[in-house]
Amino acid sequence: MASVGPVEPWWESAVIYQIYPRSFSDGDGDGVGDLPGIRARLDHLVRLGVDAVWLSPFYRSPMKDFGYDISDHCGVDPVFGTLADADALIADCHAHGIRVLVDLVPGHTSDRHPWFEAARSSRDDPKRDWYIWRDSAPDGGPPNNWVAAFSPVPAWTFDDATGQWYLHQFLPEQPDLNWANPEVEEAMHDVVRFWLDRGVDGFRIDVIHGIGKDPLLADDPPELAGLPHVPLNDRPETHPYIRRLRALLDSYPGERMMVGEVYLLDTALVAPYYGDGDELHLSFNFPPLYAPWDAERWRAQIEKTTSELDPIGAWPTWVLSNHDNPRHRTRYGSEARARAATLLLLGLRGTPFLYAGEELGLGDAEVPPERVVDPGGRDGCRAPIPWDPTHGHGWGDEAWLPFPPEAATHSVADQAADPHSTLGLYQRSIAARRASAALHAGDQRLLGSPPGTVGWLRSAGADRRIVVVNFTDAPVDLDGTEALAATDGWVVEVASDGQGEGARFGGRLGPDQAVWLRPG
Ligand code: TEU
Repeated sequence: MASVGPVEPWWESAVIYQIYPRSFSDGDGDGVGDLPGIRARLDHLVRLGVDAVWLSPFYRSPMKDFGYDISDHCGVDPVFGTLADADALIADCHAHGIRVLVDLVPGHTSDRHPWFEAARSSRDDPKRDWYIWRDSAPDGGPPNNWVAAFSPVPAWTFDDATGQWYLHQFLPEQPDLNWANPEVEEAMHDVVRFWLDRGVDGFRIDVIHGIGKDPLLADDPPELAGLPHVPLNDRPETHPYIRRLRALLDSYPGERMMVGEVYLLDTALVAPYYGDGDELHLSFNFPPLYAPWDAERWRAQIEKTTSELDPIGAWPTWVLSNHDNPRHRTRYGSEARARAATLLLLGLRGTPFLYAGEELGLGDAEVPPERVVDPGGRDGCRAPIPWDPTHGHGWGDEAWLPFPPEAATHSVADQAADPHSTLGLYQRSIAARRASAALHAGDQRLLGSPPGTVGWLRSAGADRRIVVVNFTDAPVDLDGTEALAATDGWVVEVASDGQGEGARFGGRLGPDQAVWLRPG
């Protein structure tokens, strides 16, 4: 077969689906999700049509941060299953044509990791320098003014036994590793090799921008004192570490990749983490996630993403929900808006990341104070997935967190039987995206459209699609706008409310409605 030009790497055209293992599917009925539970639900992923999954951590952990505090990078926590279960899950996903990304947490370990237990055992321990230790400041307090994430406490904890402070950008139970020590980098490369050798297709890398540190550990500026240090930690020291991780991935056969969690809240600061095509394959870009449901704010985010990433040849990513933030259904306030946002997310140029449960239109659970478990206040978005309308929704007697609102009517079983459901919308739009080169690989140009709306053209050769999103709660006429002129005679391919699909586009959008249009 003649080649028609370079084929994009899989992660550019893919739809990637995040699974938070605790909350996805419970294989043994103990109320906590697990790896066999995920294996048992792969038919859901196949019907949904996603290309890859990203599994949040399932490694051995004391669970102070629900798996982001790792005590053994190469072992599976018993609550999630066994290493054999992980192997079987990877194999099953591959058998279904689904790639697998696992979470790599390079910046910190659990305080119960043998590395840290050795490091804190004495100042002379060979692993002491694997973490970041300092003496007290002259006033007896912590070495600098950095603040930890989750609660406004110092990012330093004093270790009584050895008389020094250790750095932790997150919980005191998550000491930061010292990447300036080459042994740490080598140990983390061993972890990467361990999972690549087991067949994973790559990694979502936790807080990758946080691994390099200012060697002087200078104070954060006074105007930012009291805010977490993490989103400020943007250091040149990090880039060589990422380049060497990239080289390691590239040394493996198959298309292995990494998507970095660069939690810097300005796209201009995120762009350099793609390097000259020699650092991250993809990076998360969180400013759009924090944009409200507002046309002008979204237009600005799309323009900013394009202007920062296009010139350096960096492929964008888009994400509306994850395990760290209120779900977009909850943030935007209605299922209609969440459904319009689906066509926004899947219609933009770049790789979309879905968070399990958004395909059901789920909002956050209301978690009563006595059931709060996360120190970061993120329980609501981690509510278990309702698989069926029964009382336990597929989770035994009691799940580890309360279910989302409307679980009884929004379960997978309910929606699978209803083409008008949000699940039906996700299936149709993912299938349409896969079938259209314009949508999964094409160029993008914003079109003139009325206030309160954003419209854009996607094109790849002769294949074209137009996306128009109405961010207002009133109907909008596109009469006389560039968007309408461009869509003369076009047909509604997918509509967020299902209205008019297959019919000629009439030039009018309903309240909080989005459409994908194709030439008639
Ligand atoms: O998150 C990093 C991070 O910066 C977020 O925690 C963010 O500060 C906060 O959640 C905003 O609401 C990653 C993981 O995604 C998160 O689950 C972990 O808790 C954290 O790293 C530590 O590993």
